[in-house]
Amino acid sequence: MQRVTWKNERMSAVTPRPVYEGRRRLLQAGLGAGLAALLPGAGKAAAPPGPLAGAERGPFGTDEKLTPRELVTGYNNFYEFGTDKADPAANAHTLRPRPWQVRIDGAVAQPLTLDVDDLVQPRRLQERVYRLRCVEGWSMVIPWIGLPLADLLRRVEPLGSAKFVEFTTLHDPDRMPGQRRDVLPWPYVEGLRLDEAMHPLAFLAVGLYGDVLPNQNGAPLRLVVPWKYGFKSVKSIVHIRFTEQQPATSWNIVAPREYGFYANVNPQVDHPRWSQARERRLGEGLFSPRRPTLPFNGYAEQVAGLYAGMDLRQDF
Ligand SMILES: Nc1nc2c(c(=O)[nH]1)N[C@H]1C(S)=C(S)[C@@H](COP(=O)(O)O)O[C@H]1N2
Ligand SMILES: [Mo]
Repeated sequence: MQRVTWKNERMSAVTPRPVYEGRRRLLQAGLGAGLAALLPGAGKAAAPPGPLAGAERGPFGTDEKLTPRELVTGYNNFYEFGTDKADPAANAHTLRPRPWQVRIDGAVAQPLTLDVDDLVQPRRLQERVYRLRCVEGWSMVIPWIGLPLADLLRRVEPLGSAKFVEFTTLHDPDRMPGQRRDVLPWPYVEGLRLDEAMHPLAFLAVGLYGDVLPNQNGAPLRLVVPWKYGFKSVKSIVHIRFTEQQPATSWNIVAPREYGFYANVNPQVDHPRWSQARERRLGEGLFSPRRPTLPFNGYAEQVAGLYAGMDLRQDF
């Protein structure tokens, strides 16, 4: 596919001003019905268990209060369905996440095409409650259901030459109408270094809150990399490719000085246009104080070693 030529000065990156202002209006208006759960105390009870309930509790969980389901599924970034936070929930019904095949190839001994339902076997799935920190300054706590990314990647037997893994979203403007607009180079692409991809924290989600993944959260299969900013967690994946070179990734192509390849959550490295020192936990209420952002989003104990000897200001 041809890359579009980007005019960065025109681009407003992850939060275009109209989006931000639209959101402020929404908040000031006391929120639409679906987002009412932003108010403190709302949404305390988990929703009734869905078809994927009963997955075993996986490692690395947090016991922080879950973000209400209405927010997890109603306040999204998924530019394939629009740039407003409410757009994905309103528009993603056109996605059609079944049947769905995923191709895994590149520098591997056993390339594989699999049907996503081969992965959605409730008895083999885990639930993991992870924090998700968006580069825009908000965070959520989400009960994902899925499998360790390494479990899938090992099946294709990566070659010694493989150094990175590239993940690509579906490209189909009929099903993803946002792809008719040049807000990002389509399809959305993200990537990890091989050791990051094989780390036991890296997760492939097929569900949340006990249910199969809602379209707006990246059905039927999305990455979750909890120690990195949310934009690394690419949605609706159709292709996983092992590469020798660092992949070109969407936000990094658009604005390389603002969105690095590594994108590790780091309160000491500000975004050029705002501080990353604090975050607002969605669902806590508008007037609760913002929390300090933690290095690697609180997962430093698990992942800091991956970056030993690196200058994380340089490789942000
Ligand atoms: N294909 C695709 N994946 C994407 C995005 C996107 O626009 N398109 N947005 C990213 C960003 S910026 C964030 S914060 C998370 C949001 O995930 P959520 O909506 O499930 O909370 O998805 C990421 N994955
Ligand atoms: Mo994000």
